[in-house]
Amino acid sequence: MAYFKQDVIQYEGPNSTNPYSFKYYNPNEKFDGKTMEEILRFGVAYWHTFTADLSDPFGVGTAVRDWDSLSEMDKAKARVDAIFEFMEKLNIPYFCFHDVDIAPEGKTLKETNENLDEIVALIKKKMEETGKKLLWNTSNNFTHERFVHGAATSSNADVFAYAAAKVKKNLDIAKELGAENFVFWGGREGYESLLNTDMKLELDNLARFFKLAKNYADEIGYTGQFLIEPKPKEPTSHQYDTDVATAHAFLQKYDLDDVFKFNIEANHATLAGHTFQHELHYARINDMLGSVDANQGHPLLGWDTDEFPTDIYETTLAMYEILKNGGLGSGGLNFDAKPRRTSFAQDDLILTHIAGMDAFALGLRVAHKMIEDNFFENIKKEKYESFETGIGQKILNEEVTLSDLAEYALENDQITNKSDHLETIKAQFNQYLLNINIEDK
Ligand code: XUL
Ligand code: CO
Repeated sequence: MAYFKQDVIQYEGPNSTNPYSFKYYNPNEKFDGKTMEEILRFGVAYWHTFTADLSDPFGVGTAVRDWDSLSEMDKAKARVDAIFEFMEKLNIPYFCFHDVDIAPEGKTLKETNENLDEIVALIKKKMEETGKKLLWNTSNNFTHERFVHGAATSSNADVFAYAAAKVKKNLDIAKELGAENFVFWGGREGYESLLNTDMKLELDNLARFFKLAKNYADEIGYTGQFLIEPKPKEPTSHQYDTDVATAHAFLQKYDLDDVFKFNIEANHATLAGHTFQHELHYARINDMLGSVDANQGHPLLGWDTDEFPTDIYETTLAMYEILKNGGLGSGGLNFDAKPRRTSFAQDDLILTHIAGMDAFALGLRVAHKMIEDNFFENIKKEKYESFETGIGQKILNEEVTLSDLAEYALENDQITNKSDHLETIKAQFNQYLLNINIEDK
């Protein structure tokens, strides 16, 4: 049975009026020898696309899906068929899931693991038939009430052990399905109040947990990249993996920075009071950019709305960072995004992904052109040129003492600064966005 009535979605170019077509995503078009598909490495998020019902904190689910009336295990099987058909129709090479997205939890951990085994076998067969790949999987250690105090940072040692058992099972699944990465998002690893929290113990335990996971991956020969996904708040009021800089310092302190890279989510960046580009940039300059959860927040809402990315200003700056990084390596652009509650039809799953894929494809086109022209590079070169010669060069070479600098300043105390002309830079960036030349079909 087919879950989506559309044929494979085709690239029709920017002037097409067909909603079921790509306007900017042309999977086989090449940029510096690599196809768009190879650069963008799109992924479908199992949870938002096939498991979620579009409920929000104020209302029940509105999603209308073909599998709604089935029993839990039959639903799980239908979703496997649906996601593989979906990836074929959209030309998306990757998918991502939490354990609980693909199979229902049983009454015991053993039963849960058996449910997972049954569905993982189906997924493996589909992957072999279609060539689709697992970008990453992860353990949901936050939804069930046992995780009320967190998982690796829970005050209850039994919960630490239970969470470890789940990660062990998910690493086995990662190995079985050849997951290219394994994600740890903090879930409930954070606190509500320091009046009753032993932050030192919790952070030490979090590091212990990561080390146990790494040791087990080594033991079974799982070589996928480990990723931490920072987020500053939600569900706890203070999440430990606040942002890239905070989580990087944590990894360095516990000697885990060689084990992990970051999975950076746009909406988490904005919740942290950063731009998406800031988080990508900070990770990139520290050689820690691993993968991306592609979505956007709403500027008028303070929470994690996980909207599909449609803001081309943001996707262009994101693609600029990704191209400057030399791509995402084993990472990809996973749509950790859900249709709005009012977009409840099954077809909206296709339409939302077309919108997100086109926004990133356009971003890639524009960012590629800016890099070709050295647009930002030239601006930066001029801005920092005082460090290329004279006293600036000596500072960079670490050839001067504080006294040398004081002596220099006494002779050169009439300072002249140059204007940044920032508004012109932004206007020129707009010109790149608006004048991008795309061959029509
Ligand atoms: C939560 C979030 C998660 C992670 C995976 O905000 O982004 O879906 O991506 O656990
Ligand atoms: Co995410």
